[in-house]
Amino acid sequence: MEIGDFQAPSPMQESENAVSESSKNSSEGSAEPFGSSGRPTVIARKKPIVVIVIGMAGSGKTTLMHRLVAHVQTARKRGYVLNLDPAVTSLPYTANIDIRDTVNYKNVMKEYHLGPNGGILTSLNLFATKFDEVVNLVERREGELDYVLVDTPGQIEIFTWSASGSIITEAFASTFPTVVCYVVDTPRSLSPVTFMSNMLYACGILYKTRLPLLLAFNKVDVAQHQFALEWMDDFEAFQAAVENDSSYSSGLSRSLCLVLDEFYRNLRNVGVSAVTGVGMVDFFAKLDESGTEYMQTYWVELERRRAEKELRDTERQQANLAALQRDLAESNGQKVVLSTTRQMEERNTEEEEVEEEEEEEEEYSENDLDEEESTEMFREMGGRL
Ligand SMILES: Nc1nc2c(ncn2[C@@H]2O[C@H](COP(=O)(O)OP(=O)(O)OP(=O)(O)O)[C@@H](O)[C@H]2O)c(=O)[nH]1
Ligand SMILES: [Mg+2]
Repeated sequence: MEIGDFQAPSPMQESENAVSESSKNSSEGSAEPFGSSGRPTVIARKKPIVVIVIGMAGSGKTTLMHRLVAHVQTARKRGYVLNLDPAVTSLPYTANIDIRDTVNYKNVMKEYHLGPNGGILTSLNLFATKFDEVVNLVERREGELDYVLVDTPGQIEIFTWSASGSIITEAFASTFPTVVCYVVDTPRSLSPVTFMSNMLYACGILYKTRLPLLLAFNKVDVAQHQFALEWMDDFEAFQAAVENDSSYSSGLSRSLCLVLDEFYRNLRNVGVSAVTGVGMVDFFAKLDESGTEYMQTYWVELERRRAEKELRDTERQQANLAALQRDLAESNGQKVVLSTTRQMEERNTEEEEVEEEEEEEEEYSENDLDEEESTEMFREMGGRL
């Protein structure tokens, strides 16, 4: 098992697997589409949009990933594909980076005496410790890429509520425009209560990650998602549907409807079929819009925080420099203090030295006494000096 040693795929493997069809526009390094809104745009050169595909078990994430990879290829765009599901047995697409090449989930289960979920979680945690290497790999190729597609484990909470999920999401979101694609199993959401709980989960992800969220109503070949659009659009239609369901408390449902109504205003949605390929053009159009939204909100906020940190660092450096100049002036160049920390260290060392000297003096005087006493005793015993 190689859980400790992260093995990045060899450049050969990467280039063979990369979804790489040259796209003239994207290779020109233009700031479009991020720079076209007139709002502050910080990134001068083009960066790929990272799409983290999340959803309930069996909602069709992996099949959708396959479809997205195929669409990227036919649209002559360039993609990079990551699989973060350590437990998947076979993938319909070729991943540039596959967690299974680094962590053997079954060995993790055996070694740490874990069940399947604990094994997946621990595998993801182990992988997350080396995730900066993954980001570096993608960063090195960013000029050549349009999209980075990320598949996540089937058990949604393993990714959304674990430390490793946050580490991975934040590592991407602090480097690239990042969008969460929440896959909804449309036929399974026909019941308003199931639909509501699915939406509440998506709502939690939105507020946890604070990243643009794209709702992908998958499997529209089985059930159209019109009902969902209507419920999202018309608060009363949804409420009526929920109240018809006798298993649900209407008081609670009313409050939840209001919460969700607010939530729907903050997200884009699209109906897709991972199997037939319906809705792909719309999906990528919404994805690009979400990338723009990221640049206008999340990235600007991130830059503001970075600028604040730089300012704080500069102020601290200036204060240290001023302290140094003051010390130099006071000591006529005899004493050089490099920084406040150094100054404190020196002060502590000086204090310690003084304490040591005092202790030594005490010991010395104690030893003196001992010597006098012992001389006296020696005399009493008739000894000669
Ligand atoms: N009809 C139909 N079936 C789909 C579609 N997308 C996925 N499926 C089926 O749904 C099942 C689950 O698909 P996966 O892609 O494995 O779903 P997943 O979310 O990756 O599953 P886990 O990773 O195990 O959570 C498979 O049988 C797919 O064939 C779709 O658009 N239409
Ligand atoms: Mg899957």
